[in-house]
Amino acid sequence: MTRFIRCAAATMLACTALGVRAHGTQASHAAPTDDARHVEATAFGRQGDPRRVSRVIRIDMADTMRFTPERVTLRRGQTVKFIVRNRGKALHEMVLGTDEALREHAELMKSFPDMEHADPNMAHVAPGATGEIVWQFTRAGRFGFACLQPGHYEAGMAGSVIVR
Ligand SMILES: [Cu+2]
Repeated sequence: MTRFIRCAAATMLACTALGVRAHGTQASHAAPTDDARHVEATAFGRQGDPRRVSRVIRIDMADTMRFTPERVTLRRGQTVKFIVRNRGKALHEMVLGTDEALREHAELMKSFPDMEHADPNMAHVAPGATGEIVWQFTRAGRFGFACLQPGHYEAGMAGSVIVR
């Protein structure tokens, strides 16, 4: 059975853990929204308005468990569209977050390998396909992105976002 867990990015680990423990296999903590006025803020920014994209960054994912490029540098306040291509034969995903949340979530995936995610800060991309994330980085700092498919983060499938 597939678990479908929807969580707010800022509390990714907390609500996922809560969802799994408190609600069994079905949980919904963040109402899906396309309405920019109701976008939830996180420690690393918020869902971007597609009409306000000021920068496009293409990122490739491969079965070598690498993102290319592995590091991107942005200006604070920029709305970025990540165009994420899966060049491999396995499912990969790009999840934006703080390094800590990504690390904790990757750990959780070991216990719940079938867990699926669907939030504005992530894109699951089938082999040969392309996904998109539109995100506005509202704070300066060092953040990350990772593939949280089981074992991929541990194999090094992660990168960093530097926001100046
Ligand atoms: Cu992957």
